[in-house]
Amino acid sequence: MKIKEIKVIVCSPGRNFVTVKVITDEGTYGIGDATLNGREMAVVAYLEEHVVPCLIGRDPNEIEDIWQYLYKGVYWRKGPITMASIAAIDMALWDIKGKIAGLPVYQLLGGKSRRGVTLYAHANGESINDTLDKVQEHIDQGFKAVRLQSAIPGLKVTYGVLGDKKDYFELQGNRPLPPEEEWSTQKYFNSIVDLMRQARARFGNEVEFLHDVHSRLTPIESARLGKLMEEFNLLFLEDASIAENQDSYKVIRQHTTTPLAIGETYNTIWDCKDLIQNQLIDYIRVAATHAGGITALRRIADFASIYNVKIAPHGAPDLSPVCFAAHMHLNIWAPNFGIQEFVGFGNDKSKEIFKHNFTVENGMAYMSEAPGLGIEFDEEAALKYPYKRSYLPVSRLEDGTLWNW
Ligand code: EZ4
Ligand code: CO
Repeated sequence: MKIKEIKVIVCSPGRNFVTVKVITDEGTYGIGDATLNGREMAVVAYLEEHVVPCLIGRDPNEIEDIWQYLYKGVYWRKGPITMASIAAIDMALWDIKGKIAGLPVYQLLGGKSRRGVTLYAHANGESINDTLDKVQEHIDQGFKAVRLQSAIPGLKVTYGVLGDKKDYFELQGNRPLPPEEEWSTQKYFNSIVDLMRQARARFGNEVEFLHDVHSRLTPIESARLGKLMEEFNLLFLEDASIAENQDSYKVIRQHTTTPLAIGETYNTIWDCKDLIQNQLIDYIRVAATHAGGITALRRIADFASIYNVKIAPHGAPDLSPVCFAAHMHLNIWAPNFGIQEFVGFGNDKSKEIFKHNFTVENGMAYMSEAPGLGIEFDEEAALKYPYKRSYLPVSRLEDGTLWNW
């Protein structure tokens, strides 16, 4: 069997998605996700110019060798563009292998470790009451874990809270430029404690709460936040501080027992090796799409398992349903699975393009026995919704200083 053709298709049913389709000379094909929010077209060029030509004629069964070839063989290792490209090819090859074997990918990984995948939902509000009402909606739908985010009073726009805007494109005034937001650590500290206190008062201690800081704090500020959050018993505090310097988490860790999660921007095991082996975090949040696919995330999960670190893959709206499918297989298999972030299966346009049999019931996701990744991609439908340039926001302090995570 040989790889005959590889297509790279960009569509925008709401968010931009980059999908790869690997087609064999025997007619089998597989799909993978290469979406890199705000840098989509760089990945497309990398794939089309430098990856696809090297893979035509190769045996699609050799997943590991192709992964090593694309990672070690290029001289320039790592980086988000390289790793998203490798990820998409890798997912597509696992999809093909599963289809040929007539087995879902999780069976190829070693089989199920659990019946279903526990999810956490998002409650993003313009005010504390607004956020709490959204928590209630998720609880009513059966979710047992919810991430709480609320706009910070006194700041123009808070990250992740879009208000009446449907997406970042609208938030940026329908111009293809990054929107700008404000940040003040002091204002944030005042509002986050109120949010959690009111949430526990209203919902009691049964439901799990999570919170994402989007790396807006310094390590010592994160340590303080962790201490303040202890009484509210979070499942985890996400992206408190950036950890380009992985040692910086020692400062946070030595002060607080609030569980820590990080990793959605990481591309390789090297980005989180020290955090994991020094047990400075509790959950590693790398996404299959951004860290080199199923082959790479499996390796990170196994490494993390010996240090009591669980996987909790990134699941924001800018990860395509194909990435969600890859995560489903990894999550159902991994002995050290923690929880999966979940924001629904997208709008109607997205559902028209990506077809699958995943179901959600009482806050858990289940999968069918469909071979491969268990997700189909409708190319014709995808072409109806072309790429729309869009960026994540830029964050500045109130005096104008750039303050990004
Ligand atoms: O900022 O997906 O946990 N989820 C998040 C997201 C991310 C975006 C980045 O592209 O932090 O909102
Ligand atoms: Co996050």
